[in-house]
Amino acid sequence: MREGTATVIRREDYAAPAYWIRSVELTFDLDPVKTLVTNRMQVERNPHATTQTLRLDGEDLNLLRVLVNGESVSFRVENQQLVLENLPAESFTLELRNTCSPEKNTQLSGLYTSSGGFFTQCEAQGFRRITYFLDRPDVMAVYTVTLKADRAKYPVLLSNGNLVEQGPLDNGKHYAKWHDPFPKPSYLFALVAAKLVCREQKIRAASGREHLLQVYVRAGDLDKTEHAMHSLIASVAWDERRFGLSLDLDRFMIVAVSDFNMGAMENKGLNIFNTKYVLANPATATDVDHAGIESVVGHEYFHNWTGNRVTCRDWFQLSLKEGLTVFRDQEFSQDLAGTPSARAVKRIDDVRTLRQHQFPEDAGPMAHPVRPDSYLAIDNFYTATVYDKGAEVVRMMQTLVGRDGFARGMTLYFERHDGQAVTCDDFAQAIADANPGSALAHKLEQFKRWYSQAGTPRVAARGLYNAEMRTYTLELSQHCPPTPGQSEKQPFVIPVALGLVGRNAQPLPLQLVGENAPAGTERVLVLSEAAQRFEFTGIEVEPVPSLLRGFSAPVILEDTLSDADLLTLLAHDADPFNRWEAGQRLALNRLLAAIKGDGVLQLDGAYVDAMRAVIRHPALDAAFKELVLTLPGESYIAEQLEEVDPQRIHAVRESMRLQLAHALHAEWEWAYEVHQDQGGYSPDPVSTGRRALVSLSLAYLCLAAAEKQVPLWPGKAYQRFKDAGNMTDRLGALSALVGAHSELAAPALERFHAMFRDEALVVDKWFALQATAPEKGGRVFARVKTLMSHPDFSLRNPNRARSLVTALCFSNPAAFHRTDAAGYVFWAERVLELDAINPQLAARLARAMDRWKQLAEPYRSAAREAIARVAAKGELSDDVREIVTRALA
Ligand code: 0A1
Ligand code: ZN
Repeated sequence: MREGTATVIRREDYAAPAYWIRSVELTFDLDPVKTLVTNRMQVERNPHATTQTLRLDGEDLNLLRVLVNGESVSFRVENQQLVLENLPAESFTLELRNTCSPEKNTQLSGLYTSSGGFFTQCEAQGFRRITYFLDRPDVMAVYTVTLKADRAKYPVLLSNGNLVEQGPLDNGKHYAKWHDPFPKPSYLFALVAAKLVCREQKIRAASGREHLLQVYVRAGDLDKTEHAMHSLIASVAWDERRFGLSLDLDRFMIVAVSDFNMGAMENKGLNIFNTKYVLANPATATDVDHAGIESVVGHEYFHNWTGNRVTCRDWFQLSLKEGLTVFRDQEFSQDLAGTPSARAVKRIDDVRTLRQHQFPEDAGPMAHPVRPDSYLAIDNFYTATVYDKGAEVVRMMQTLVGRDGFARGMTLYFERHDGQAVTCDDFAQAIADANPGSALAHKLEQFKRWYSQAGTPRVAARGLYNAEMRTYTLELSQHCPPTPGQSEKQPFVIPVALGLVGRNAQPLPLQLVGENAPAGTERVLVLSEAAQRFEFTGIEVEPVPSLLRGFSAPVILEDTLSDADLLTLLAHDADPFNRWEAGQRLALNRLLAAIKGDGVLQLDGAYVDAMRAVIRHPALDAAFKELVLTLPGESYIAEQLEEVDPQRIHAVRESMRLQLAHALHAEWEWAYEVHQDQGGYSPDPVSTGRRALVSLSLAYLCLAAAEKQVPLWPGKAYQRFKDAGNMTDRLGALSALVGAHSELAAPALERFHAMFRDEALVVDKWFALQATAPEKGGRVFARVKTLMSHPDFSLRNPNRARSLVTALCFSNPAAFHRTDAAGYVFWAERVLELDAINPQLAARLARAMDRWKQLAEPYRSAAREAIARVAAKGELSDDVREIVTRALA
C-alpha cells in the first residue's frame, strides 16, 4: 500500500530546480526479488536557485551508498527524499547505490515484473521508485544504461536509444549497454528484460534515412503483430507528410506487456504498450480493437515530437503534450480513413467519447481546467479533460488559423522550443505568432481561458427570419456553470462553424451585413462576448441553422430547433456530423420526454419513418447509418437530467429499443442480408461499417424475436456465432444473444470461453460482455458477483479488473445503481481491495461515483454512505483519498 503524504501541489508554486542533472549512467543487476541499481549522475548547480540543498525523490527504495566525487558524504532521508547539503560549488559527480524489489511492485509504477519479465513505467513519478533522482520533467539528462541479467530467463535486454555494446558475463548472465543521445526527463526512461520475440521491418523515410522498426511480444503472439507494424509505418509516413516531422532515431521499438495501468507509454525509442493496443489478428480482435491499435500506435509515435523533443515544464502542463498528441492521433486516423464520410464517422466517435467521459467530468466534483491548478496525486490528472478536451482546444486553434496556418504554427513551435521543457502558453503563443492576422492572434489572451477555466460552456442560439428584408439574424450567447473553486467564468472564444439549410434542402450563401459578397455556404463565426448577433442578408427562404458543424467547439448547444427542423437537418444537412446530431436529438427528445413524464415512450411515425429512410438511404455509408441508429447511451441521457433515476432511464431506453426492433423489422432484415462480408477480413472503414450495421441489425432482430418468442433469429445468431470468420462477427452475434437474454446466450458464452481460454485479451471480452449486458431483474449484477470468483478472474491484472469491475460500475448503470445499494457496497469493497494493490487503478474505479449528487433517492443517500465508508478508511493512498474527498466536498 502506498500511503498518502497528502501535500497539495500548486501550479503557482513552480520554481526551477536547485540543481540540473546533465547525464546519468545507470547499471541494473536485474533480479526479481532484489535489483541492484547503480546511478552515477553529473550534477550542476543552478546559478539562479535560492537554495543549495539538493533533494532527490525516492520511494520504496533501499539506499546503500552515496558518493560525491567518489567520496562518501553525510546525508539524510526525510519525507521520501534524499537530502544532501554542503555540496561542491558548481558541478560534481553523484553516485548512488540502491536496491528495489520488482516482484513486490504491484502498483506497476517504476520497475516491475510481468509474466516473468522486467518492465518499467515511469510517467509520471515512477522513476523515483527505481532510484533517487530529480524526478520532474524539467530536468533533462542524457542516459547511458547497462542491463545485466540471467541470459536464459531474460534473453532480450532493451533500453532507450541505441545499443552500443552487448556480451556474455559470468554465471550464465549477459549484459547490454544502451545510449540515448537525446536529453530527456526521467519519466521517459524505460527498460525491458524478458523472453520476447519481435517482428521487425526496415523502412526508408521520406528524408532518405533508414530506420529499424521492431514490435516485441511473447513467443506465441507474433501472428498478432502485423496490424501494429502497419500502423507504425503509417504513423512515420503521416508525421512527415502532414507536419514535416521525421523520426530522429535509427531504431524504434514497441514492447507489449500484459500488466499495464494505461494504454501505452511513449518512452524515447522504446514505447511500452498494454497488449490490448498491440496484439490483433482477425480471429482474436474486433474492428474496434484494430482502430484502437492504429490510434494508440500513432499517439505514442507522435509523442516523439510532441512530448519528447519538446516536453512539459511541470505536470500542470500535461495537456501541452497530451491534448496536442490526441489531436494529432485523431487527425491521423481521419486522414487514413480517407473519404469525407469516413472522416465524419471518426469525428462522431471522438465526440461521443468526449461527451461520455469529459462532459460528466466537467460537471462533477473532479472538474478541473485543461491546465489544472493543483493536485494531490498527479496520476489522477490523466483525465478526459487534459486529453480529450485538451485536443479540442488544439482543434479550435486550427479552426481559427486554418490548416496551413496551424502547420506553420507547429513549425515555429519546434523552431523555438526543440529540446526544451515548456508550457501550454508557449504553445498557444507559437501558433498565434505564426498567424499574426488571425482571430487567434487578436484574441489570444482570451482564448487561453480554455486552459484556465473548467466547465462546459453552454451556447444558446436563436434565429429570426425576416421574410420581407430577406435577412436572418442569429443571436448567440454563452454561459459557463460554476465548477469547484471557480464560481465566476469569463466568456470564452468559441468558433462556431455554421451553414444555413433552406427548407428546400439547399445550402444558402452566407453573407453578413456589411460584406460585399457571400463567403460560401459554410463559415466560422467567432463568439467571444457573452452575447452577440450576426445578421445575414440575401436569405431568400426561411433557413434551418446548422450550428457548430463538425462539433467546432466543446460546448453544449441550446437551440430552439423543432422536430421538423431536426428532420430537415437529418435528411439534408451537408455536414455529416450535424446530420448525425439531428438524429440523436430526435431520439433524445423522445427519451427525455418519457423519462420526465409518465415513463411511457410511444414511438411516433415521424421518427420511425426518418430512421427507415436512413437505413434504406442509397447514398449513406453503413458506418454512418449504424451511428445514427444507435441510441444515445444511458450515461449520456443521465447528463441531460437534473435528477437521475438510472432504473427509469434504462426502462425507457429499453422500451424504445424494443419498439425500434419491431417497427423496423423488415429494414433490419434487409440491412442484415445486404451488408454481409464479401471476401476476406480487412479492418478498413467500409468493411468495418458494414459489419457494425450487420451486428446492430442482428441485435434488433434477436430482441424482437425474444419478445415474441420466435427462435428464428436467435438460432441464426447462434449459427453465425459458431461459424464466424472473424472476432468482430463472432462477438457481434454473441452480444446479440446476450443482449436479448436469449436461452442460447449461456451455451454460446460457454463455448466462447472454451475456444479462447488461452487468449487473455479475448477472455477480457468475455468478462466485459457479461458485465455490460442489459440488466434484467438483477441477473447481470448477480452474474458479475459470481464471476469475481471465476478461476480466470484476478484484480491484479488491470485489464482483467477493468473487464469486470470497471465495466459494471461505469458502463452498466442499471446493474450498478440498485435500490438495495448492493452495487455501491460492491464498489466500496473493490476500491479498498484494489487500493492495497494498485492505487492508480483503485482511484480510477473510485470515480464511478463522481456524479452521485445528481442521483434521485434512494440512490443518492446510499451512494454518499458508500463514499463516506471509503473515505473513513485510515490507510488510503493519496490517489483514492483525493477522489473521495472531492466527491464528498
Ligand atoms: N503518456 C501516456 C499515458 C500514460 C500516462 C500515465 C501513465 O502512468 C501514470 C502511463 C501511461 C500516453 O499518453 O500515451
Ligand atoms: Zn499521450
